[in-house]
Amino acid sequence: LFVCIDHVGLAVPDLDEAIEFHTKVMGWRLLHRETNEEQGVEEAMIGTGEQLEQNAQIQLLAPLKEDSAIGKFLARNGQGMQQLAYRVKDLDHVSEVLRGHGLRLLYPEAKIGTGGSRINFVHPKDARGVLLELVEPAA
Ligand code: V0V
Repeated sequence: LFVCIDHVGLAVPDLDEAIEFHTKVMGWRLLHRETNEEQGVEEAMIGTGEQLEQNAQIQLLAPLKEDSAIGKFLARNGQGMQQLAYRVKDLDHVSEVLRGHGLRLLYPEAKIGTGGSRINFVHPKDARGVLLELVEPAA
């Protein structure tokens, strides 16, 4: 059903500070950065930069406003791991399979995610305590 782990998402209060830490101290490379108004985030992808089929990345997620998914997460938990993202080939098919098992997806239709990908999320209460993102990368 799933291709691989696409990324792990970390909620951070300050994107520039987080990028500095993960590149200068941890030695990852900054691969991509964009603002997603609909999701209320400014996000950055970091990783090795090697285009391997199953090379998971780390997504740094900073809130654009307090009243957003990341803003609420930070207020409740502080910074840390917010989501686990599975890569899929066909998001609509996978969504139907998971709905068939009774899992709630957060959106009736896919939304636009990083790099023009199509995304949806399984509610954390239905994925055993983990906010599970499904990512179909842009063609
Ligand atoms: C909330 N809960 C979580 C959680 N967030 N559990 C695990 N991981 C998380 N990240 C728990 C929370 O503690 C509650 O547990 C329960 O779920 C229901 O909480 P709620 O009050 O009903 O809902 P909220 O307001 O906390 O919202 C949670 C959801 C929200 C998941 C509905 O964060 C959301 O819509 N997320 C999807 C969008 C998103 O995360 N966007 C930012 C990333 P108790 O207390 O009842 O036990 S954007 C992104 O990833 C992009 C652009 C990309 O990848 O390309």
